[in-house]
Amino acid sequence: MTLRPPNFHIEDPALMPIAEKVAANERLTFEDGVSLYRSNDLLAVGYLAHDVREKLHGNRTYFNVNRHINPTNVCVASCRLCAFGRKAEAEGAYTMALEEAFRTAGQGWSEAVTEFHIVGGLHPDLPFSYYVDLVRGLRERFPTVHLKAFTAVEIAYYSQISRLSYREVLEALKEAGLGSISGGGAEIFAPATRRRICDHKIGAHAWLRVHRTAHELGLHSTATMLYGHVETDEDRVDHLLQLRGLQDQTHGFMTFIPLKFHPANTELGKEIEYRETTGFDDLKAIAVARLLLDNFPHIKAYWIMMTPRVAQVALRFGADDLDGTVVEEKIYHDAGAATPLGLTRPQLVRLIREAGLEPVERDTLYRPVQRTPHSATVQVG
Ligand code: V47
Repeated sequence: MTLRPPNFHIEDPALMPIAEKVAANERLTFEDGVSLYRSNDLLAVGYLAHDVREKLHGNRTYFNVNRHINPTNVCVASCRLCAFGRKAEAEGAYTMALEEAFRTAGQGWSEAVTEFHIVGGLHPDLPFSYYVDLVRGLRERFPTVHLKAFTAVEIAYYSQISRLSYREVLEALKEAGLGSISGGGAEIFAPATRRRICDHKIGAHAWLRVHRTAHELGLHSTATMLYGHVETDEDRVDHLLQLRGLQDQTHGFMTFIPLKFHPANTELGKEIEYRETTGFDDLKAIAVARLLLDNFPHIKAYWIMMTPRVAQVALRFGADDLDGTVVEEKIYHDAGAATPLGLTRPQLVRLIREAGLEPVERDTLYRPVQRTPHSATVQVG
């Protein structure tokens, strides 16, 4: 077999066998993943990831016009990684009445959003019917907007409070208008690290089971990994390979999003003395994900966490997707993110074009969106 020789300089000898596997479209192993994270030859890791991204998508770089909605920050869990959740009586706690949530949703309407992305706390008193009514009400008022809602952690909590199975919860939400589920709450699967950062959350097994069930019902989803706290390189690789394993079976994940940990105002932040990841680590997180997750169609650079500047560079380190207009972000801004609350469509287009890439507006399911000055039409098929 003739392998395409890498036409760039690899400084780190540990990357040579990996480069050969990538050129031959061979699956990378656990040990390859650890070597990639350990390598300081970031340009070589990035080049390999960009090569894979180009084979999949050429220059096409996706973005979407979405609005985040966080209906409540009241949460029964007290995760050490989180600055967003509050106890019901705490200062700053809020819960939107349904009409308020519908009004908030409408405030992003001027940009013709194609997606509402809805995640929130695990509220001690709201019944499951609140979430079903929220989805149904949004569907009725905004029938063209895709509803990407709730993390696996929320779905598991609704199952607990309603005494319905994961499947029954997802079926009820799907019937009300749910389009897909969000990738949050995955954090880090490795049990010892997971206990240190979010011991109130469901474990990896339950997280993966919720997504498996969603995929079986024809609902797509995304997957995340929270990095840059107390996890090891081995924890990161283990996490990615567990996602890759489920994807082999269901093919229901559309996108992987590495989420950079923001330490301010969190208990976990105190433990790591508010140390934040650097741009080097953020670009490596994108590139290694692109290389290990060979069965994930898309890798997303979430500019809210990485900053627009680093997210733009990430588009040449393996990412093919830049999320999104967002409009009003709370989870990372409560944890000290200094990025804007939202970007406009022209700002996203400029970031992509100035990286020498071709912007493609997509809906949640990655179908191209055609725009005229007053409408957005999804191209089906
Ligand atoms: O699960 C919480 C993370 C997630 C902090 O699916 C924190 O396309 C950093 O899931 N520092 C919720 N991260 C948001 C989320 C998401 C975001 C963007 C796109 C998608 C997608 C999903 O936010 C939580 C947790 O992993 N998070 N606190 C923090 N202090």
